[in-house]
Amino acid sequence: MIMCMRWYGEGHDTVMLEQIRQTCYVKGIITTLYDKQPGEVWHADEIAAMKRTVEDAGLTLAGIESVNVSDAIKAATPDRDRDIEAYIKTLRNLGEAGIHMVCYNFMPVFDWTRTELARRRADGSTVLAYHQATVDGMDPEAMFASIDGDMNGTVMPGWEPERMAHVKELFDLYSDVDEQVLFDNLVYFLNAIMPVCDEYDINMAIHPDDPAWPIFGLPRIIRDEAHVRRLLEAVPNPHNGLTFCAGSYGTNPDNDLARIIHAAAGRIHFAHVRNLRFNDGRNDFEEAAHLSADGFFDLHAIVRALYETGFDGPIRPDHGRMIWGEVAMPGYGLYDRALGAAYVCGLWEAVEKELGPR
Ligand SMILES: [Mn+2]
Repeated sequence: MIMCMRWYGEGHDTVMLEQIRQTCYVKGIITTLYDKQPGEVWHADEIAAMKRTVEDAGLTLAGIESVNVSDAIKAATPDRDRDIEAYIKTLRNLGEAGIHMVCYNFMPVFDWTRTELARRRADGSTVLAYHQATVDGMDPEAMFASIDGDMNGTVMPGWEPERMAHVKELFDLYSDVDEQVLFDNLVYFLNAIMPVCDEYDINMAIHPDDPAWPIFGLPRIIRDEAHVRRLLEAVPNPHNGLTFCAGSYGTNPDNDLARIIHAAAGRIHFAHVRNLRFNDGRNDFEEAAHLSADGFFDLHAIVRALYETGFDGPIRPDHGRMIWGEVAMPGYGLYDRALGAAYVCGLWEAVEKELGPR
């Protein structure tokens, strides 16, 4: 595995690559071209500049999170094939640059959703949190307005103001898209891009839905072990794989995380590791320190399952708490994610030495 940290790019991230390098635990960077819209081609010179920035800081560009999939592709509008052509060009340019892992999601309208971005814990740290009754009682615009002031001047991916301005049109696009149609659209997309993935050995890693159930009446298709098995079987090419995100699958306490890892053995191309604590089952949960004892998940069991199934891709700590007075994008400060990276590296070393070479 290569321990990584997500970085949003110069001008977008409060954290500097030099700081990430000094953690010592983190060797890889996961980033994106933040200003690209879904459906736009990423050009070779832009990719080369991104890669150079990371490598000049002494780090490795270990993958892209994300190359976003357009709503036209997800909802199969008449522009779908044009956008898929653009996506294929982007993958070709990434492949030419030696980039072999691309994370994406197939969630309609929104990426991950939280109702609070700075819930205060007893020790004064703040965390992202989710309260189901808030989602049930609000439309997305009202929810955007309620969290807008918590973003520390940054933007939660998928909740950009320009998207929120068109949110009603976006919902209209999906009015006839149920879970089966959305799944069929995902399979269509994957079948179209698999040849370029084969040519350049690019591992596609779908991020699960977060939270792991439908919200705002929108369909959600990557939520549990059955969904994972269905997707991997529908497009059996090994380049069709997963981002195993503990904090997303884990929003549903019925999901057995180690079991999902084993169900997807050999097809997990990227891992997000973090912890959650539940206050009222899945009706109210908040993010926790990575430490097993601080939340609901057994991080040792997760790391062990990844090791046992031969996982060797990029892995990263996920959303962290905001601690030590840091001001950063919610979930993406340096300090707590560095603690998470150190902890997961420690677990990995222990498992590796205990179980021996794979
Ligand atoms: Mn994740």
